[in-house]
Amino acid sequence: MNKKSFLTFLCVVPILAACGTASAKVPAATATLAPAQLTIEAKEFSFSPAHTTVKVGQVVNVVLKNTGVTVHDFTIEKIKLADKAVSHGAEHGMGDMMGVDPDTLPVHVAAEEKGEGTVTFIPSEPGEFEFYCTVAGHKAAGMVGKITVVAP
Ligand SMILES: [Cu+2]
Repeated sequence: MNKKSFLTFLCVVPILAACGTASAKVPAATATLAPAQLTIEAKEFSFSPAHTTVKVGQVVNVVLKNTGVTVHDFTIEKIKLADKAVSHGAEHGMGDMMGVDPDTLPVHVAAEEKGEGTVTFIPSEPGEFEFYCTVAGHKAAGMVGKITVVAP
């Protein structure tokens, strides 16, 4: 390799690498859809709003705002995603969660009382999916809602 082609190589490689990482994880549909910004309030024993609609391929950013007096979470047990959800929130133990392992849940984030948690995910199939709070007794008491995913 002569000096000129080596310099060309150095210039081209970072561009290719940047393109590769940018396009690899995000489905094509997300390029044209603005992210959905949802703030969902959790308290004893309800979510507000209890129903929301998003689109296939849309980046969904949920802020779980806990205005109650104990830990609550936002969980979707059955939903197909384009990639693994990313969440930042409170840890809570299996004892709270009726034996549900949080690592097996596609969408899960918890928030302490007066705290917040965030979770970001991209639905990949249309449908109606239940969200609920996994803390023992809370779903039965009313902490359940519905997310509708529509075609983009
Ligand atoms: Cu709860």
